[in-house]
Amino acid sequence: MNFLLRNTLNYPISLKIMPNYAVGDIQGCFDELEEGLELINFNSKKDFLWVTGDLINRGPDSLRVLKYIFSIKKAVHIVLGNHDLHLLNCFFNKKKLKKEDTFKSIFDDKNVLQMMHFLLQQDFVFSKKIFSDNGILKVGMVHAGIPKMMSLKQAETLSKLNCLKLKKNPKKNLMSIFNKKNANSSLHSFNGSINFFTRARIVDENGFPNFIYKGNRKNISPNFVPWFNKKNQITKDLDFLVFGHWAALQGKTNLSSFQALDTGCCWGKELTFLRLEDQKRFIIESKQK
Ligand SMILES: [Mn+2]
Repeated sequence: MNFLLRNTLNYPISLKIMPNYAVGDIQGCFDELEEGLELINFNSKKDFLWVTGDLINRGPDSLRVLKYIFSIKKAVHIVLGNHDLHLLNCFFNKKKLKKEDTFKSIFDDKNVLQMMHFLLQQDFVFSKKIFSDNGILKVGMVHAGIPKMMSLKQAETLSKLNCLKLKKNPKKNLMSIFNKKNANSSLHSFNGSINFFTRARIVDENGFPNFIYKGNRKNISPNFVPWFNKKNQITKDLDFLVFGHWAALQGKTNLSSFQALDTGCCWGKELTFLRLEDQKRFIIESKQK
């Protein structure tokens, strides 16, 4: 892809566009990640990989995924997902893993502390301007969703404040996120915003999330809608937003401004990559049963 710019002297300058690829929830599926990176010919020296969160858990190779992403950290943008927070909570608060958790090997690795602090550096909401053949595009990323009343600036500010708070005292603040008493906190609070950014799927008429429902769009009860179907502030500030978390959507929102990328790789479906410059999708079939 070539992008033509004219400088002040009016000489055409041809810039090679650095592709940005977003990948949906990897969840420890290293083989599929590797196959996808080969398919898109990913070059960590010049391309960017946007990771929609839930890097680990449920799939077989959480340690390999985390190590690989860490090894190319200068070329990745990450937002944290609920599984990433669960991993951090298990580590910092010495919680027992659930029987379906598959990330014990991370805790047995000699570089575990370095990897935990790497995850603690990551955002909940991220955005960047990219160059495409159609001009500059502003693209955002979140793991699950963004409350309807939040502008990009508000969401990114809250994300930054949340990250600072988490880094300052991971033990106490992770405990607070996972405390069920805080489940219904205001969407502008630390707990309420993190819950929405990392776990939202459907919302009621006021835009308040129900965290229990994980199914497809057909079976949503009448008083609820997918969070992205509410009139959102965020669409005014972005060309489009990429997100993961909701595998039952099978990658579809029917809205070009919201690109769903979790296609259930760890559940035997697919791992989806999206080239942000032209919204072309690259699909890898899951090797999981
Ligand atoms: Mn998730």
